[in-house]
Amino acid sequence: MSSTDKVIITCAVTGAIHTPSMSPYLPVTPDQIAEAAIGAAEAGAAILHLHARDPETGKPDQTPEAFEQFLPRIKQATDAVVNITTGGSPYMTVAERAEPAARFQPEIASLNMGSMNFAFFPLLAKYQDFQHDWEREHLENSRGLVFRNSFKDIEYVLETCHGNGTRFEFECYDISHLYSLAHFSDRGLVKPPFFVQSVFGILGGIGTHPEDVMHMKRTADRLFGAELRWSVLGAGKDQFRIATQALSLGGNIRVGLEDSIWIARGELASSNASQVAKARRLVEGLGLSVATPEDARKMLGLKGGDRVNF
Ligand code: KMH
Ligand code: ZN
Repeated sequence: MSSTDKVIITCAVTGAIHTPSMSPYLPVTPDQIAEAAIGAAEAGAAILHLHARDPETGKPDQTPEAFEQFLPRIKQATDAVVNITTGGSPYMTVAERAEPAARFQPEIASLNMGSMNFAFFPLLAKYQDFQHDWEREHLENSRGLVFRNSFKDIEYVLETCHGNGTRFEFECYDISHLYSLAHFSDRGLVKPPFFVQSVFGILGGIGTHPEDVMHMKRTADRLFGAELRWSVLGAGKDQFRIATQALSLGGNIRVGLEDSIWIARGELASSNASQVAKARRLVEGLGLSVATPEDARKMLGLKGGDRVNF
C-alpha cells in the first residue's frame, strides 16, 4: 500500500439504508443534504459521497433531477471532491443507479464490486413506529434482497462513465470483491491507483472482527501493492472502532450518517459534521494529518473539480 501520513476522510451523508424515523438528523431534503455536505467538508472531509432522497418521504431517489437540487450548491460552497453513488439503493436497477453519475460526470463515483445478500431487516426489532409507509417495507423486504452487481452490471457502469474522466470508489464488502476488482484491472478496464472502500458489517458481507479487517487489508495489499489506496467503513456501532484500526494500519476512513447514525454508544449523531470532527480528532491524535481535497486529488489521480458537469 502506498504510504503517506495524510488520511482521506470521506463523508457519506445520507445513503439509502437508514430511514427518517431512525434519526431526526438524517438529511432528506436538498437543503439538508447540501448543508450536511458543506458542514462535513468544513469539518475536514475531503470527499463527499452523495445519494439523494425524496424530500417528502425520505425515500431514496436516484433521478438526476433529485441530485440537481443540491450538486451545484455543494460545488459553489466547497472545494471537496464530489462522489456520486452508482449503488443508489439495492432495490434499484443498475441502469437507474448509473444515471446521475453518467449525467453529472463527477470526479468519483462509487462502484460496487459484487452481488450479495444485503439485509437490514434485523432493525425491525429496534424500530416499531414509522413516519412513512415505505420504511417498514424497506426493512422487511430486505430479507429477500440481493444487491445485484454482476460482471455485466459492473461493465455497464464502467462503460456508462467511460470517457467522462470519472474515477471510482471501489466498494468491496467481501474478499471476493477484491478479486473481482483485480480481474477488471487485468483486463485493463480500470486503472490504478485503486481507491478501495472496504465495507464491514453489512449483513450479507464480511463481519467486523479485527481479523476481518486484517484479512481484507492483507489481500488488498497482495493484489494491488503500491497502487492501493485503502479506505474502510464500518456499518453501525462499529464505525469508529474499525476506523481506528484502519488508521493504525495506514488506511483512509469513511464516516457519515449513511453508514452509522451514531456518535457514541446509544447517542445519535446530531450531524455528519460531528462524525467528521470525531474522525479528525482520531487522525490527529495518532500523529497523522487530514488530507485536503487537493491532497486527495493527488493521491487518487482525480481530474479536478472544474471538470465535472454540474
Ligand atoms: N452504504 C454503503 C454500505 C454505494 O453508494 O455505492 C454502501 C454504499 C453503496 O455506499
Ligand atoms: Zn453510498
